[in-house]
Amino acid sequence: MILYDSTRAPNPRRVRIYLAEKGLHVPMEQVDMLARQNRQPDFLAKNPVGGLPVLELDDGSCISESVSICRYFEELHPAPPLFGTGAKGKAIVDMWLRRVELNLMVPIGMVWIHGHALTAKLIRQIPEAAAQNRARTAIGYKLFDDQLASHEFIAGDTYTVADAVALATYDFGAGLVGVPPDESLVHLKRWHDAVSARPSAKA
Ligand SMILES: N[C@@H](CCC(=O)N[C@@H](CS)C(=O)NCC(=O)O)C(=O)O
Repeated sequence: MILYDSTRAPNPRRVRIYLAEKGLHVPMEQVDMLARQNRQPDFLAKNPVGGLPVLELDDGSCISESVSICRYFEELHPAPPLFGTGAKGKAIVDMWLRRVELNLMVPIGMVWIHGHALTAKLIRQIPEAAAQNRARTAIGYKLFDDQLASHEFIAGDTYTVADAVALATYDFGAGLVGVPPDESLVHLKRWHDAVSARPSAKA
């Protein structure tokens, strides 16, 4: 088994944080995204959409999509449960995972693509799309601040994969992309300080 990884990118970091929380060790190989290694035919044979991370199993089959990779490990190693327990608990974690994806990662990704100097040579940027998605990102942060006002973690009172995904997303947005949350969002800051202090955050 091998996990194709890139230490520079947010989606592979989701999986590294998740694995650290589970105490799992998986052999990893770095893929150079700047050199477009993930867009070469041998990599596209593993993941036709070219994104990282990708988990290649010993039988040669490949799983891409960061959350799908985490789900694979969750099935093999159910404890501690990071995707919730019971019908309701699992649905709530999944709901928050989708909210992180749709309300935070999508707008941050759009600002990255349409508003960042590093992506300017890869795509014809639309400045209005960047501006619109800066505003959508701010709305997304507020959604999580409201949730965290009455819950310790993103999906409730225990740490779940939604926290791993949200942390990687937040750090990408606030860092490289340059769309940090407003300082008034104190519950989000409290959560960020807490999850960043966990050893898994270094993954
Ligand atoms: N939805 C996918 C996104 C994968 C993705 O877009 N990964 C980025 C790195 S964070 C990537 O490989 N970008 C370079 C490219 O697509 O060429 C996931 O969660 O794994």
